[in-house]
Amino acid sequence: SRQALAEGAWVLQAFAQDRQQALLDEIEALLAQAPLRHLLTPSGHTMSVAMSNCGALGWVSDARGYRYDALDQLTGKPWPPMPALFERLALEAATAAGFEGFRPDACLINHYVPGAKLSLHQDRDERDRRQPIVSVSLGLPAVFQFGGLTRSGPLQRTRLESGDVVVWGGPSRLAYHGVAALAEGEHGLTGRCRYNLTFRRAG
Ligand code: MD5
Ligand code: FE
Repeated sequence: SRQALAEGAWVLQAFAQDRQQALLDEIEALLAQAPLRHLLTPSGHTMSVAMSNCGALGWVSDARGYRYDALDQLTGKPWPPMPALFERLALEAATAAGFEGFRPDACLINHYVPGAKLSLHQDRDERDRRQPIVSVSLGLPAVFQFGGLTRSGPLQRTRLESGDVVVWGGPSRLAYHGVAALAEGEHGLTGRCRYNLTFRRAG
């Protein structure tokens, strides 16, 4: 079932439920090649969410700014290729939300431990904003904060559980959003953490 969070934003509850263990296995194999790391924001703060990427392009942040890069600075190598399972899930979810032919070239892997959060921001480093963003939650639940097109608007809060997929497109593509500090907990799949896979057409 798809549930509209806002115009163009669709929650596909439990869409990835049957694939959670396979997704986690792929994540662990990817992280052995491109380890999680805490990036620096352009203003010099260390992000509490640890990140890595797979696919042709990876999202990175440092003193020079935010951007997509074909190389992992940590290893000096290209990011690991996007697993077929990931591509398929992203395409299926986008299709279910009414976005045809989604071919992501970037997958950001976000890793949250209790206390980690993502402050309110917009995703605007991608070239074609008509392409949606597909996000997959695994492990501990998170409180997702969804705002409007201005930073100061009211926030809508949604709990995202393991196996939930959200597709952000149309007018929601540029909405302000964030993730509240992860609550303490233990999850059968991941232990004391949450992963979020974020699929994008970046280049
Ligand atoms: C997360 N990650 O749960 C979220 C899921 C990020 C990020 O926000 O930038 O890595 S993606 C949520 C998202 C993407 C694009 C638009 C909107 C939300 N939105 O309009 O709310 O780790
Ligand atoms: Fe974001």
